[in-house]
Amino acid sequence: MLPWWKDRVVYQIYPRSFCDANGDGIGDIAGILSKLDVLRELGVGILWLSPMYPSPNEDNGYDISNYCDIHPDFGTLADMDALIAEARSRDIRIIMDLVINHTSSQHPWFAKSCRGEEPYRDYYIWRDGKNGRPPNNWTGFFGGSAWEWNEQRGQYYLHLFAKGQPDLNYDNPAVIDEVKKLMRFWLDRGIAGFRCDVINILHKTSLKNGFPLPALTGSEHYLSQPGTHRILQELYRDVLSQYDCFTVGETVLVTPRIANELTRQDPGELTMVFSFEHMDADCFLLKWFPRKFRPKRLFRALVKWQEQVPWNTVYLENHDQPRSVSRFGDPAYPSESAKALAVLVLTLRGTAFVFEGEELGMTNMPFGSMDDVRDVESHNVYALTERLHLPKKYRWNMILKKSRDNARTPMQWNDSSNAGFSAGEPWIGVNPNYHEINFEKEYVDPQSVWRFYQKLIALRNASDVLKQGSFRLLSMTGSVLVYERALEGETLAVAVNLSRRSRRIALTGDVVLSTHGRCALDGTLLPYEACIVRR
Ligand code: ISL
Ligand code: CA
Repeated sequence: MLPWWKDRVVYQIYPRSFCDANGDGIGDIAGILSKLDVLRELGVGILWLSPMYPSPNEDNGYDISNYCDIHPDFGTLADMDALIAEARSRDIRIIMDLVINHTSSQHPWFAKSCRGEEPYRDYYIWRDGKNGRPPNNWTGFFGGSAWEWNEQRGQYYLHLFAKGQPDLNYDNPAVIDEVKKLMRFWLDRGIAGFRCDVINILHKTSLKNGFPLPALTGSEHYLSQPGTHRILQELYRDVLSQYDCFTVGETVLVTPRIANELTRQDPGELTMVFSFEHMDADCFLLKWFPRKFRPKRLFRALVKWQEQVPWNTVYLENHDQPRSVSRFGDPAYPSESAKALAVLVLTLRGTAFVFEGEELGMTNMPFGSMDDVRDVESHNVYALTERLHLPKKYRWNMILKKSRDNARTPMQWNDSSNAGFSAGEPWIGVNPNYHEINFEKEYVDPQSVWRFYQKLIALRNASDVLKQGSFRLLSMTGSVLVYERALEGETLAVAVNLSRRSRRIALTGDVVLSTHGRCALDGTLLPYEACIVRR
């Protein structure tokens, strides 16, 4: 029997942008509750909720000021309990975001640490400066020095993300004890696991200068270090192994070898990880330098991870990534390309993750100016590239193509004002294409992207070969990928064409599901056609 987390499709909710029930412009728990039946109909069995904890929202909840409560914007702890119970009654489990590399600078621990109060003095990574400069040359994920001066303490603190996200000090056992407590707090309330934010950078082996790199200088001192493996093993042994739960690690800059180490069984660490190699198919250098999308780059990365990691996650979108149909699809074939990408996500081997709106074919946002952009990362990068004298047009193009806010515009529920997301003024603008792309319209259209996701998820839920079958590459050309999934004598082949041209393929058999509704393959795939064939 497959464990349930390998058996079910996961749906990621970005709560701020999902559904606003009380009209304050921010999505909330009551909004999620109102959509549980629709999610059940879609066929997903696990929800991953991005952070809903109290937070000053410098990084939309990834800066947590209290781990054991719910932000009033989203509701109350009682609302969260109700959500867990209501989801359960529909056979949907919930995992939460575990953000423990850093807290918010508004967390009471940090305030006390600034004052040097025990036992919080060494909860964070504090160092003296060097001749009035930061302690080392490290740079952070959002650009610029990873150190910030604190007047009160008279020292610098390390923050690998925004200034308001000081890194916790994992050399301090008291910090690990706090983490165990907060994990139990949520597991005891009935959640089914965690998506673990940047979990492979917890332990910093040394604070020496880093090898100068174009980005993330210093990272060789903290990426997937032995100290991090030890912490993950301890969390597994003392907490996770005592619950019926799973973890998915968000692991930055990992190779298949490292992913296999992080997910080994004995001693246990994580259940599965998110890798990012396939996210570089249209960019490089931590995404900020766009390059032309080539399907083969995407295929190659996906296949490499299929072949080298026994059980991985499969995804094309999350709250940090621009919309997949805008990156890997085609505006001339919006519905076809969204469906072809869906076939990839739901027929490769591994736990499939669908991000809110992906199942509608939602697209990137035509932002007008930086005033429309909310994300701290985008603002930091826009300012930094100005200091580096990059041309304005180039900088703006970077934001349009790569801003995380592309994924964070409100969910498009219907054709009414604000796409039915909120009766008030949404915290971030709604994509004007909601008249064409919205849930209610797609729900009644048998040919829609939503209906296709529903069919595909149903097929997967009912198919042992799609869930647990082996993966074998059959062929890979510039724009067509063909592979096979096999289990105990049953074989399905999948062919995906990510191009505007018809392509010939050597594949025959009865069509189980096709993006174009065809029943038999005749040796040709139409533009952006994908087919699942019984062999
Ligand atoms: O989003 C990225 C690039 O645009 C990544 O570098 C991202 O910052 C990295 O994957 C870590 O992401 C996670 O931790 C961040 C938070 O801002 C992201 O939303 C979260 O997914 C800090 O907590
Ligand atoms: Ca609200």
